[in-house]
Amino acid sequence: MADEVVLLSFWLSPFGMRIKIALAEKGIKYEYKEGNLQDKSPLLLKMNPVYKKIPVFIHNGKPICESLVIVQYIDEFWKETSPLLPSDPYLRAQAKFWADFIDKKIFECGRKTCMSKGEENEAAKKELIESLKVLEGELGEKRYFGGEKFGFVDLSLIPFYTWFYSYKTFGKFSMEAECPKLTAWAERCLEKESVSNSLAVQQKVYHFFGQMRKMYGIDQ
Ligand code: GS8
Repeated sequence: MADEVVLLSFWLSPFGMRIKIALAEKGIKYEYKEGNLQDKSPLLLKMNPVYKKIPVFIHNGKPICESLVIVQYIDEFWKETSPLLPSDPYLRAQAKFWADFIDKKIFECGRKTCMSKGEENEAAKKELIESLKVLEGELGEKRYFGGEKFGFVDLSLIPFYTWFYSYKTFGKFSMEAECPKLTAWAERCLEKESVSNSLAVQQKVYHFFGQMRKMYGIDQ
């Protein structure tokens, strides 16, 4: 019997984009269900009763939550095609460390940069740029974070590319000047169809943040 694979997500979620890329890398067909975060569906509440967040991955009726957990599950279940995590235990641990860094630093500082002004914005932007530079140091001269092949750390970070335009516009800095190697890496990742077909449009994300800023009284 064929696997029943469902992804519950929201179009601008970098976490959801990770799952789309992982499934595309593995060549897995799935049903996509777009969520409404203002009015959460009974399905989302049932499938993720703990955090009530997207993405949720439902495999043959069984839910799996938290994007990095989901990607690891996908990599283990469909292990024959395009492995995402390295097989060496030390390198696996390192890849998970950097994915965790991306969640703690890039997501948090990026969101604050997009949703603040004044001193708060300056502080968030400073920490965001510092964190991006740390990642740039880790990338070094490599093609991808894991070496020659696109893998877990690339997949964890590249969805945030769709937020880069919002970061640099609301943070008033040049991503290309601050992080030239990371910009080139992002362009390399985008050459892969599994990535380009899974990402949201930067301007659409920017427009969304613009509306949120008005809603929260950050801009007039
Ligand atoms: C984060 C999911 C998340 O923040 C993961 O899957 O990796 N650590 C989790 N999801 C957001 C949408 S993306 O910004 C979400 O569902 N928010 C709804 C809410 O907080 O109520």
